[in-house]
Amino acid sequence: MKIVRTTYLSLGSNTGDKFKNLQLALNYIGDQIGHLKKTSSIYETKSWGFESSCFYNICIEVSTSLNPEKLIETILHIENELGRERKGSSTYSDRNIDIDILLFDNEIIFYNHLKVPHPRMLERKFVLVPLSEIAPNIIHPIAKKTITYCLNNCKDETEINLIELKLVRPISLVEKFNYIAIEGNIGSGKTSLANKIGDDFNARLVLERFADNPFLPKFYEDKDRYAFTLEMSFLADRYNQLSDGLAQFDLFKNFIVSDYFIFKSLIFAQVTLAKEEFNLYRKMFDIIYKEISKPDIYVYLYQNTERLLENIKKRGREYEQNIQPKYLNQIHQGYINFIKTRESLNTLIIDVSDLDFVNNESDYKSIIHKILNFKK
Ligand code: PH2
Ligand code: MG
Ligand code: MG
Repeated sequence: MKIVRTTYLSLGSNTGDKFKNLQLALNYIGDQIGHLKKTSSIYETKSWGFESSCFYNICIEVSTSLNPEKLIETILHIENELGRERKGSSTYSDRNIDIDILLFDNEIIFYNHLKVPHPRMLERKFVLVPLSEIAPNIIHPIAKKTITYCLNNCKDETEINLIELKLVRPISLVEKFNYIAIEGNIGSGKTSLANKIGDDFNARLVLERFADNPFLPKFYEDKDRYAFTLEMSFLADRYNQLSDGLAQFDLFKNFIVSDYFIFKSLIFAQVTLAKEEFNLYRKMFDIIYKEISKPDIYVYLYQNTERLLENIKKRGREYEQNIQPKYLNQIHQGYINFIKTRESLNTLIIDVSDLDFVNNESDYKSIIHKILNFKK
């Protein structure tokens, strides 16, 4: 589990399309820093400490697993991506975007390049007004007073006005879904993706225990002999794991990510079993599946056969090394036929053939965005 901490940031812009600059910054923050819990209204504020055009200022609350060092580094990176130019002077200058750390839990940090709480925050109404809107009762760790108290005692006389424009707070995966199932062919990367999302969003993981199945290596040796036994044992195992596993967690409070869903059993059984065996299997399946909670979204990772084979080779499980392209194609077709008949399952198919979400962060983010933008 990662440690998640609460930070308050101040954002300001006084050049270009100020509203858009703030909105873009929020989107980047949601992507790169953490879950945006609160955003204040926008305030139009006269430039403080120098003479120039007025600012749009807001404050936000973010929960982040970044440490303060990483946080400031990411902020500078976001400011750069938004085209912030820094002139080397020590006086204030115009900026299309400025993001400052105001508070980081109740820590007091005094490095050369990073001071928290922000050293001038108590002198600035353009900070205290939006901050008191979202965090009135938070205690300033040096003043040891609430933000509202600090605002009431602030001597700053600069004019500041609430404006009506509304920013969109980017929502996090965790807010949108409680239970995500990730599916895909053998070697498609479903477990890697589930693990990565789990790590990133502090999810409860429910991962398939394929390694414990003694019939799996036998099956690859002699498919006809072991198919039924294998499918039944997988079904029993998956049922057990999903029924207890999901029951252990509160489906409404926890965020759960799984690298399979019970239907997987049916899809594989259809490929591996003879007709009569499959009919028998199907009866068992229909009894069992009714009791299993459905995911909010069912993500199917499509990966071309060539790369599936590469991944299978790379991970080097001995009993998988003779898997044939034909078998993988049948499994894929099985998934697709299945998906077509199940409209009630909120399915999102993602083509990951050209993506490397394990090693490339922007590929990973593009998948997260697809999941986030999914419309039921
Ligand atoms: N930021 C400054 C200096 N002056 N004035 C206003 N109104 N808003 C700001 O965000 C601001 C400022 C230095 O970062
Ligand atoms: Mg600043
Ligand atoms: Mg700054």
